[in-house]
Amino acid sequence: MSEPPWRYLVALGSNVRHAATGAPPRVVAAAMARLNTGETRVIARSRIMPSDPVGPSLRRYANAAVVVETALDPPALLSLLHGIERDFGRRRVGQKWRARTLDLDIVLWSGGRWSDRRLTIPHAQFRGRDFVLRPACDIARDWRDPVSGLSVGHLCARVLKQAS
Ligand code: PH2
Ligand code: MG
Ligand code: MG
Repeated sequence: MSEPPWRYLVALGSNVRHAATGAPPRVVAAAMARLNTGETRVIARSRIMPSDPVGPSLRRYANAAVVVETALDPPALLSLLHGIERDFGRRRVGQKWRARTLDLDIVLWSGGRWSDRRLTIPHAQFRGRDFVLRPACDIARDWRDPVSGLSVGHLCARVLKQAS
């Protein structure tokens, strides 16, 4: 059975410039650095990749993924991530999937599954999202999704095949 310190696969996305930090790739890089402070350690980081927007926003995104090690449980990590999003200018108002300076999503957890009112792990939509899977494949190819039983590498190959 797995136990703390936990590992989490966290997806990062940005498609709005942050006044103090700069364009989306810089926001993502700064957020990765921030995740390597305090109660969380970044033990693997992907490349920062441009991606076409999925959903209503027309701006292109910068996306990336990190593996974070921490003693925090999923609700505590979620609160920490929301705090970092706020620090980078994110406002949770109005339309779902609107343009954002920073989005930090928990995708996978070494503890397996988690579900409560605020949070579901594995992330409910990650298996179909190339903007999550391509960066994830850089750093967590062999990590197995506990729901489908498929590895990140397998899920990534499947989604890239569908797109071609
Ligand atoms: N995030 C969304 C919606 N659409 N598209 C791309 N390319 N990258 C994202 O991070 C993204 C998106 C909602 O979180
Ligand atoms: Mg998201
Ligand atoms: Mg989010």
